[in-house]
Amino acid sequence: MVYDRNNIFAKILREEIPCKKYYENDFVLAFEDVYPQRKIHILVIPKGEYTDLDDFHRKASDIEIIEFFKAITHVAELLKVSAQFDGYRVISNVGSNAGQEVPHLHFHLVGGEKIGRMLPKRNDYG
Ligand code: DGP
Repeated sequence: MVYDRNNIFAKILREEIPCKKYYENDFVLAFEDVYPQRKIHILVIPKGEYTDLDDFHRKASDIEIIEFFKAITHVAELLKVSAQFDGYRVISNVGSNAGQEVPHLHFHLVGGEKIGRMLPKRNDYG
């Protein structure tokens, strides 16, 4: 998939639309999901132009990959949801079967309360 520079997260990165920023460094931006699914719901995105996890692993430099995954756990520590507290979940939807809506790689970091089953039962999803 060709990266679409008009996707909503690209606009957030360019500060063309606002977000509730939680953490930022040279490689990543973390901000609140506009439709939170749990008490804590943060999106962690790389600053580079990658459509999804596959694209990221194909094209990103080692330093970008390392810094991205380090940032996810760093954000979890800042949020006090890391494994040493009550735990959290990270989710990254890749492509249409997974329901990826925004074509810029993002990890959902959810926590702050019981999260529940990893997936709805097979017959429960729409
Ligand atoms: P996914 O389905 O994995 O592509 O999740 C996309 C998420 O992005 C979804 O949970 C809602 C969130 N989202 C969509 N538009 C915006 C926006 O403009 N601002 C913020 N903060 N989040 C958004």
